[in-house]
Parts: sequence; structure tokens; C-alpha cells
Amino acid sequence: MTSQESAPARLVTIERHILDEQAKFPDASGDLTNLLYDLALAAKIIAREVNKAGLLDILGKAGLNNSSGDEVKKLDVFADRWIYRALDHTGRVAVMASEESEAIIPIPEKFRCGKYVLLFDPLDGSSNIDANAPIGTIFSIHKKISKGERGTLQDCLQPGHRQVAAGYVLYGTSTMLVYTTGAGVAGFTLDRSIGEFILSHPNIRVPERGKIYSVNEQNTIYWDPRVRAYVDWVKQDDKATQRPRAARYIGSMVADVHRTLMYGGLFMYPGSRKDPKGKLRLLYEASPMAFVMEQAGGAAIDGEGRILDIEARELHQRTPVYMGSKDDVSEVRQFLSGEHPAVRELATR
Ligand code: FDP
Repeated sequence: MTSQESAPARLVTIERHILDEQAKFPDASGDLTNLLYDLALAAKIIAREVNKAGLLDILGKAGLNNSSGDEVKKLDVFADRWIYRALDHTGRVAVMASEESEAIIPIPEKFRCGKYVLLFDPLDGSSNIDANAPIGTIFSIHKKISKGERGTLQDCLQPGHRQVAAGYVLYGTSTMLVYTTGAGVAGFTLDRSIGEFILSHPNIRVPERGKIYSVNEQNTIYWDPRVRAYVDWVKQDDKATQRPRAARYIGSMVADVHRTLMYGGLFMYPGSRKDPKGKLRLLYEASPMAFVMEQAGGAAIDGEGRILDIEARELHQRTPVYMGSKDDVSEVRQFLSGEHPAVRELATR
């Protein structure tokens, strides 16, 4: 076999893929394409730091708390700054908002504003950093809707179904970037030797039914009895409904959702007596991941309705999350609404 014969049919870099996608829209200005490029560049820089985190003395606490009261680690700060620096001067973004900042992040007056709005969680799952477990970056892109030149809070508080693009970067065994612009989901793996994200997972589809449930069961005591009933039910033995299901919980949303995309199943972070809206943020976590999940053929709800239809009232709003395979989401919805026979039984006991 010659070396030409053994070469893959076509090596598609993320740049090539984004450009090919843009070509489907003859009126596209190229700004979104370039914005996604910029994010891919920031992702490579963050991946580099994540990978040498143990070597450089970058680990450890920065001695700060983020606006949601979580502990901030140095890598969070690094990732936050790099995403900002990759985008602030490009003239493509009108305003940004980060999980790490309390208020919106304006574009400095000296730079031109563009027509896009970027919301991001620079380093999700950061409590896993010291254990060298997977972490991620999540991003959500909207079009600016306010009238003036510079973006406002109103631009950031749009419902998820108006996103024009969303995705995440997973810093795991390898670094992957997964994104959607509303026409399916594509995944790219970073080839470190050439410094390029290469298309490795074209057209990702989540299986309609999964065999895994993923939740932090430490919160069981605070859950609504219907959530408890569901989690008890998935552990029972019944071949017809593919039970018992396996439990998997990394505690890093990007990693847990990525696994759910690949293998199917249900990832959930329910509300509880302690935290009625759960823990996850609508704009930085739930909404972009819901867009990806729906575009891959799955579903994402807050227990009642679509996450993508939730009206955002504040930047750091939280929401309960149930996302994954369509059948699994519809099953848990039946439990939560009290329609499932197993819950009706519970009510008559
Ligand atoms: P982390 O606090 O480590 O940053 O919302 C952040 C998040 O991780 C998610 O990535 C993860 O799914 C969730 O919190 C884990 O929360 P619990 O520790 O309560 O399970």
C-alpha cells in the first residue's frame, strides 16, 4: 500500500469546517465564523495550560470567590482572561458575560463593537482540577438585539432558542471542541502535534434511549419525592424497560453531558429543598448545553418545559436540568408531572 492509499480520505480542520458551514449562507459576513475561530484559539491556549497545570505552580486557590460564591481556582481566572482577550478587540462582539463576573463585560471604548453577544463559563467543573479529572469551557452566542452601538444586559438575557451558536470544549483524555450553529452538532479533537482541531465526530447523534443515569445522589434527602421515585425506579430490575441503569457522575457538567451525548442516558441536576433551582446556571451552562443536546436529537427540560424557552431575568439565574436521550427525558418528565404509573402508585400508598 502506498502512503497516499493509507492516508485518510479528507482531513477537515475546524477552520475548514466552519468555512464550509458558512458557505451554506451566502449572505454571511464571516463574523460568526471568525468568532468561532477566536474561541477555538482561546481553547487551544487554555488546553495548553490545563495540560501543564501540574507542572507549573498554577494550581491552587486564587483567594477569590466568583459572583455565585463558588471557590475560584487560578486556572479559572486564566481561562476567563484568555477568552476575553481573544475577543475584546476583534470588532465582532458587542458585549460579553462570564460565569466568573458579576455584571456584563463591556467591550473597551477604544474598540469597535460587533453584532454578536458571547456568554461563557471559562472553566466548568473546576472542583475537579486538582484531581486531574475532566473539565471544560462552555460558550453561547447570540445576536445583539439592543439599538445602541454597545451591547447591554438586555442582549445577554435572551432565551436559549435565540442562540446562533453554542458549544463546549472538553479538556479530558484528549481535548475536544463540540459545537452547533443550529444545523446539527460536530465534534473536533485537538491534535497537539500540529496544533489543530480535527473533525473527529461529524454529525453527533445522541441515542434515543440510554442505559445510564447521572446525578449527584448526595442531594437525595433534599429532593422532591418524585425525583427520588425516578432515581429509585431506574435502579430496579426490569429488562423490558432496560433497568437497572448504570450510574455515572463525574461532577463536571461538560464531561457528564459529553458522555451522555456519546452513549445516551440522562444527566440531571434537579432543584431541591435546599436549592429550589438547582445549581447550574441557565445562561452559561444549561442553555448552551441544551442547544447542543437538542441539535444532536436529544432533549433538555427544566422539569416542565424546554430549557431553551426559559426567559432569563438575571445573568446568574439557575435552573433545574434534565437532559439527554429523548426517551429518558420523556420518562423523567412523566415522573415529575405525576403521570408515570410508578408515581401514581406512590401517591396511593
Ligand atoms: P463545579 O462546581 O466543579 O464548577 O456548575 C458547576 C459544576 O461544577 C458543574 O460542572 C457540575 O455538573 C456541578 O457543578 C457539580 O455539582 P455538585 O458538586 O453539587 O455535584
